[in-house]
Amino acid sequence: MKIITVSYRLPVSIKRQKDNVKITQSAGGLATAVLSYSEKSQKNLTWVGVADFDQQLWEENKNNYDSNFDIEPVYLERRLNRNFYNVFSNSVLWSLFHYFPSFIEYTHDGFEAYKAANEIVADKVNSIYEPGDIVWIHDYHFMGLAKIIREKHPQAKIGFFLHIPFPNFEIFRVLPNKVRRYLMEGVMGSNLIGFHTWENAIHFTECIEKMLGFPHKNFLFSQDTHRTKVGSFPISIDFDKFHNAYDNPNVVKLRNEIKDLYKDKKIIFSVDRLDYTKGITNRLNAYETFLNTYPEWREKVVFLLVIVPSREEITKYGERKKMIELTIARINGKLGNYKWTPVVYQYQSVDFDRLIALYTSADAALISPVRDGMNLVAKEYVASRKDLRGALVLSVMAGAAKELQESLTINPHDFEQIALKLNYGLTMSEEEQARRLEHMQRYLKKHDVFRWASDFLNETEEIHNKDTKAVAL
Ligand code: ADQ
Repeated sequence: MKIITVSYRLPVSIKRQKDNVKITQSAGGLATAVLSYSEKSQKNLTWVGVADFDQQLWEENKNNYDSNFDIEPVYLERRLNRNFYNVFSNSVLWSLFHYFPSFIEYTHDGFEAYKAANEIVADKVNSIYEPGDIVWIHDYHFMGLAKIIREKHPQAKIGFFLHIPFPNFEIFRVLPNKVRRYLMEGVMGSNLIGFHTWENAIHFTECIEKMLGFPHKNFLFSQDTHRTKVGSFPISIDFDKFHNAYDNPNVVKLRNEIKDLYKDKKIIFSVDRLDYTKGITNRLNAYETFLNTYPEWREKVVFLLVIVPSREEITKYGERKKMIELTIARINGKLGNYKWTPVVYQYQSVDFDRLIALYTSADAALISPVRDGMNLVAKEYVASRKDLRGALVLSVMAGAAKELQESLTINPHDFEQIALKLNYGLTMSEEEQARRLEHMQRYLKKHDVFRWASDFLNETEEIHNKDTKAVAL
């Protein structure tokens, strides 16, 4: 018996270096958590995903891949992958599900490519599936998959987890009817469907009732072939990894460097992928309002803004990058001087040690998405503050705000409120910082990513097992 995890990206990268080929396994939270579950439950783990490397490179080197889980790469033809990933997944589903209907670029080819890619990936899963396996499908790229797998393997245990918000019916019905039906019927092939919050689960349930007319009892749908449960499973982080990194000698060295560089200033920090949902321009405008409302902070504060390059080939992302960079230039030009740069900007990825050094140097983390499924950065900032210092200023539009109740919550459009909360956070007493962080850390320690994965997989198993008994009766 094994766990088959399906996600668009494989948690493995393969790169040709000068005279050898390097295969690296990702240390991301999802991979670590599923692996830990597979070890504890003594089930093997196979990961299916779309290859971002050359097939020949993998075939020639796969014998050197020595790991605790198997990978099954799926190779998609370039044009198909572009239409599937950039066009339909990221320029239709991502935009709509984050409540940006005007950003949708729907095309017939995009939808056809989405269906074709789901068929190809389902073929791969079906070819390795054995009775007793659990299939765990991740995210909006694969909403058609569960139904295709169930048609071939009616007894399969299938879980689907959506990492982004699920919108209400008024937004969802912007999609053509055939598209909506495909997505909903597809996902309903699962035994368990998980969301970050109950709001998302309720939106989904309402869409199912309205579109497919299925009644449910306590979020449990009885279908002809199987039962489907809908629930809330807020994702989390590897708490200990972030918490204990505080004392790592390299982190200490990097933190000292940062603190030394800005020794006469308070530090505001943020890190995100480039994305219009993350509210980065709002954040910058709010910072400007803060500097205008509280001019005493000028030259006494610096905003370290890190953005990791993402989806740059999509027009809306390229436009957003320009908008962000113009805003930074405007603020620095207008308010800065030869001694002080108000926003220090980096458009590059940062490695783990530097990320922790930045988190643990920051007097405030300013996280302002206009819509976000969860937002792990907020949880990482809290977990990494072993010193119990710092303030978290967090948008109520992030799923994380529901759990991180001692954060200073903001509306991402209300710049005056953000300015006020920033000022409050930067002047908060050490006792209050510690009290708030302690409260949130206690919660995160208990609700970490390992618990999230095991809760989800155990429940998938349970719903399925109860169902089989019912069928046998
Ligand atoms: P994302 O939109 O990618 O994920 P988020 O959860 O905030 O958003 O962050 C993902 C990870 O990327 C974090 O672990 C963070 O440390 C890392 N990261 C961000 N910027 C980085 C940088 N410059 N350098 C290095 N690492 C960086 C989607 C949804 C979220 C949901 C997650 C998980 O949009 O709402 O929380 O999936 O379900």
